[in-house]
Amino acid sequence: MSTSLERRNSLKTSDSKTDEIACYERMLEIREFERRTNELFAAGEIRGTTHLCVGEEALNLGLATVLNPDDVIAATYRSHGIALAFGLSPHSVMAEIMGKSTGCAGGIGGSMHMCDSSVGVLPTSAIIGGGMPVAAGAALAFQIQKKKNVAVAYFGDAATNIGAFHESMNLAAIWKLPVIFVINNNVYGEYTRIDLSTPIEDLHIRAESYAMPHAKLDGMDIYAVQSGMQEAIDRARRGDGPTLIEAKTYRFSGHSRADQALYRPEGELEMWQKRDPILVTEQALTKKGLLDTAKIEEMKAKAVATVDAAIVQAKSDPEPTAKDMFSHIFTSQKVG
Ligand SMILES: Cc1ncc(C[n+]2csc(CCOP(=O)(O)OP(=O)(O)O)c2C)c(N)n1
Ligand SMILES: [Mg+2]
Repeated sequence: MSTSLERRNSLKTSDSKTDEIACYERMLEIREFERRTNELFAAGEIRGTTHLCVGEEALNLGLATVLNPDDVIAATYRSHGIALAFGLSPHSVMAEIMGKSTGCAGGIGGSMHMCDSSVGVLPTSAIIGGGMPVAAGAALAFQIQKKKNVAVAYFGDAATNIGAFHESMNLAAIWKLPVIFVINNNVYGEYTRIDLSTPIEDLHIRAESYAMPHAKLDGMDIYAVQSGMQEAIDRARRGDGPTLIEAKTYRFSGHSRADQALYRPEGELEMWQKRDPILVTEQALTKKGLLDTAKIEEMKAKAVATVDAAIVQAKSDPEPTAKDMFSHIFTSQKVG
């Protein structure tokens, strides 16, 4: 079984270029993982709630391939795809969702709390905007330690109306922190369309208030994500400070397991599905002669088998004990 770091590195070829087929394969894995997760919750086989990232796979993979494993990302509760793209195994994510001790957070966090420090996945947060000050803090640590690493804060469109967004952007700009704020603008915040809660369409222009460079990119296209992120990453590594990036995506599912998204205008989902990130990648790779129908079918079948094996294993894994609730609260390390 490969480690998270090995899975992360497998997205690159031996000469450090993006392995496009490996990325496509990982996107299929995320899509299948979310399909099964939804099914398991609907069948009452998993307790609690879950937030699917279907439609956001290109953004997930784009970020995983432009960042290095020793960079960090502070993401949200909608992050099964981030976790899988950044290298966590389907088993470690599924076991966490099922509350099993083999999960990435020992089964104590559940669906909203992914983490793996070996690949820079800081604990994801259910608090809207919660990851932004954390990413800014990680960037400050890199700056103080004179490291060339970058931190990414990954959050939703609705989070741009939270105080922590403005506070983090302001400090990051003043201190020229190596942080990139990435808005996953998937059009909805819970049950509300973004235009009902926010008076501007392009959210990235908010960076103007902080004299911060900003840009938008097509979050449905992995190549657009990679090229759009690069300038921001180079800027941060050079020591020239933060950037605000807005990735335009669409939330294909409802907000959470309880939501059928009946409030969406008719035809909206279908319109976005024409730009399904998996379809977009499939078409690009087929055009390049790297994929054909037989290979696509073979890879889809492999994703089904991989996710199924992860579920079978996670189901038979043990639950954490009552004592485990008290682990990871106090550090055993001496500070100072
Ligand atoms: C501080 C805070 N306020 C409110 C909530 C309730 N809440 C949960 S999800 C959500 C909407 C977030 O939407 P967005 O930031 O666009 O992310 P998405 O779910 O679309 O990925 C809200 C308001 C919360 N979790 N935390
Ligand atoms: Mg949203």
